[in-house]
Amino acid sequence: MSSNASHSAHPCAPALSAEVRAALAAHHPVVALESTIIAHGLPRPRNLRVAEELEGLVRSAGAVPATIAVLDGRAHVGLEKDQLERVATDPAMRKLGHRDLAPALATGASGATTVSATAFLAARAGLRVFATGGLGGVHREWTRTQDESADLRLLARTGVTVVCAGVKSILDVPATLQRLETLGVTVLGYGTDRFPGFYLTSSGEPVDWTVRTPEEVAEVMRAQDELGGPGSALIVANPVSMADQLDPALHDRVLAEALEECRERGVVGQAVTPFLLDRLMRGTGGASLEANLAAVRGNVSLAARISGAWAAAPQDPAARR
Ligand code: PSU
Ligand code: MN
Repeated sequence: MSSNASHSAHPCAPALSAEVRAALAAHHPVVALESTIIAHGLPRPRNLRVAEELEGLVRSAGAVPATIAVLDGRAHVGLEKDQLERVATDPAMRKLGHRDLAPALATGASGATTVSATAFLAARAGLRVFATGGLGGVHREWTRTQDESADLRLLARTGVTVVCAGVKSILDVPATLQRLETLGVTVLGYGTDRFPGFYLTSSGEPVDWTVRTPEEVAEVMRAQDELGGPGSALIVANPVSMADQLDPALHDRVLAEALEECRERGVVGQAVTPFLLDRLMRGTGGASLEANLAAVRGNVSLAARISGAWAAAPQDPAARR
């Protein structure tokens, strides 16, 4: 007990909100949510409303939301209302991948966490289920830029279940799927045998495994644990509905223009993904934003149901209530 207390007092350990702490202690379902989509992936002021809406969706599905971010050099798992507001509105919020966490904590910086940083902190805090929009991956210009999101390698060594609408369609989707295979990351299609296309219901690429219920996902999680071996993520690829997807022809046309502009302007590094998402939004008259939000909402709700199924049947028999 005392070692536990001194451990959680260490400034580098994530600070759990009271609600998340209580939920974990009671084996109540908890869903981790990333904050880069809020701070850098969505336009203001709508981003704050979305952040609140996503937390509400988790709650209405019977789980506790744990939005993750770094504030003044402290990693937080579960944010109070004013902290969530700060993530959405403070222009000084950086974008933090996993590799940025140590310098951010050491220098007292504040930032939103990407999938890689969020998955890392979620796992550190004992959370197993995480929802986002679309994962980062291999960029289309990879042979020239070597731009591959740190999301992939971090997920290859972190035992967390990530519910997403596939990977962002601004990426090279077949190359990203190939990399996931190389890295040994399991991918499940949720109700589909096609890998989703983020703004689009299908990327056209196949997935090897299809599941249809949250309970089936929890069974796969249990099997992962019983197999043992190095921890790695389980990707649950949940497509946006046909009714909510972006018009594929519009998507392809606007994306081609956005990629061209990105190259012309020499946008590189962490700025690439927010730049392309913003250009897509403008070029589609906001339609890509609606599709993005529909995808995220679906993922958050599904993640809450998966965390419920997981909490109802913990893999460790000793942990059963
Ligand atoms: N999903 C969205 N919008 C986003 C992201 C995911 O719907 O903005 C963020 C995630 O935080 C993801 C990041 O980790 O984009 C990828 O950025 P990069 O390509 O620079 O690794
Ligand atoms: Mn990148």
